[in-house]
Amino acid sequence: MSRNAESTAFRSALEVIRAVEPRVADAIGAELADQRESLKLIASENYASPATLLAMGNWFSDKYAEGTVGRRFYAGCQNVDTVEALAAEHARELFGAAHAYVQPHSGIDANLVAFWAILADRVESPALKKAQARHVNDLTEADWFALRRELGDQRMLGMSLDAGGHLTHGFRPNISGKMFDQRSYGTDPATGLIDYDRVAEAAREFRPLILVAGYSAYPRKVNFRIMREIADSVGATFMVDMAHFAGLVAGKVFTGDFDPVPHAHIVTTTTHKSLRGPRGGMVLCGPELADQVDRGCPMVLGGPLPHVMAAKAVALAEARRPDFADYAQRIVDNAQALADGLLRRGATLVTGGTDNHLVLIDVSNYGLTGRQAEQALLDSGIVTNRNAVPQDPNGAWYTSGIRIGTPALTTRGLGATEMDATAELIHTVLSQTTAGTGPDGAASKAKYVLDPAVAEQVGKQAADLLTPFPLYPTVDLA
Ligand code: DSN
Repeated sequence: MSRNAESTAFRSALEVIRAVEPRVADAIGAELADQRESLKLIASENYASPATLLAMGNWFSDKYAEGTVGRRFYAGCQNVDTVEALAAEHARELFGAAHAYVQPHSGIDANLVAFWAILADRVESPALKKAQARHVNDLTEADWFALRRELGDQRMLGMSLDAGGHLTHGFRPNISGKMFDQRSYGTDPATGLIDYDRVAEAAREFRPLILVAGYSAYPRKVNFRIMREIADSVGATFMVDMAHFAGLVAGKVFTGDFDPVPHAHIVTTTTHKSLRGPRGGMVLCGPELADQVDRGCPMVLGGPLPHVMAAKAVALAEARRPDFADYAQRIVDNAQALADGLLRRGATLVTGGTDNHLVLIDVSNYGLTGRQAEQALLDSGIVTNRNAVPQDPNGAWYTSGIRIGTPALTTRGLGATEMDATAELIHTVLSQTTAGTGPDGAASKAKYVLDPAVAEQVGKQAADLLTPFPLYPTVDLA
């Protein structure tokens, strides 16, 4: 695509927006400038292509399209049908799935659609049938009580939060924790790895309706064949949330036992992380669950977002190209180069390394909390997020970990040499930062001391590292 076409498209869009609310146009321009300048290591973020971004800014945003392709509750959905069918077709082909539901607006929506589909498939309940005919927001307290009574305390077994699991896998602050009686499996304290024998033991004791695999902060592959065997041994439905690593599945880096699609009854994902699409969610399943999954609207969702489904179709088409497989492999190569660089400099990594797109640094050996490390790195132009480590003594707010990931920098084109330089910058900041004290002189989990000259020097080196790899090189807003 020519530099001209993409520059013209974005420049014209900003000109049109500026005529109405210039501050929004300025903020959009500033966001591109900020993203161009920051060394983005947030494992769940990426840079969608100009085509994907542009597919979202158009008239599809104006259309209601509740229902499914060819069966809508609104007239005039023929063009929405086209893009939804295309997105689903690309998803089926890309992942080798029998059925794809591309309406979820996010990962939590996708998980809720999956949970309700499994409940409807497995549990006899008149209250559930009633709930399925309505949007969850329209259910009264009495409806919820009836649902709880009839569904009983259905059980879900998922990965614990501090081992890298996700809030939507049955944890209290999320609605999934209110729907299910949840129990977690953790990781082996010595190795940080999933101990499948322990998972099997927990499943035998707990007898869950749903066994969930998937993570947002576990730096290793999961053997989905073994997990399916465990699910089968206790009659559980096996669900995989592949939001973080969908790009590695799409790019055929995770194959065989490590590809969730042939092993799980149902797979959910977001589309904007390693898959590099628009912000959104998706559900894949076999024919047995397809009808229930398609009831995601109205059970969980209101109107789908046709403009985002259009962008999903574009991004999934991109992911089917051969160069996406090369991109996916480079994500992992880069994560391993980053991990090796950190290990060589003395950092402690949860599980001792990585075989996916993310690395979890235990920063307690630098004498820091995750919160202190995150801020010190940010001061130095390195964007990461703090994350709990297994059995974290600092809890989920302050944490003892920093999670870093390579999908975004790999999209920019950085490679192993730059990952080693990045490891050096991270190590420099962490080793030169010390824990601070509060006003009363007591140790603080948030305050830290970092010489501003060090932060400035590292920030400059980080910017230099990015210079040869311009972000959106075909987009010139000037
Ligand atoms: N917020 C996402 C992440 O950062 O992993 C998951 O929901």
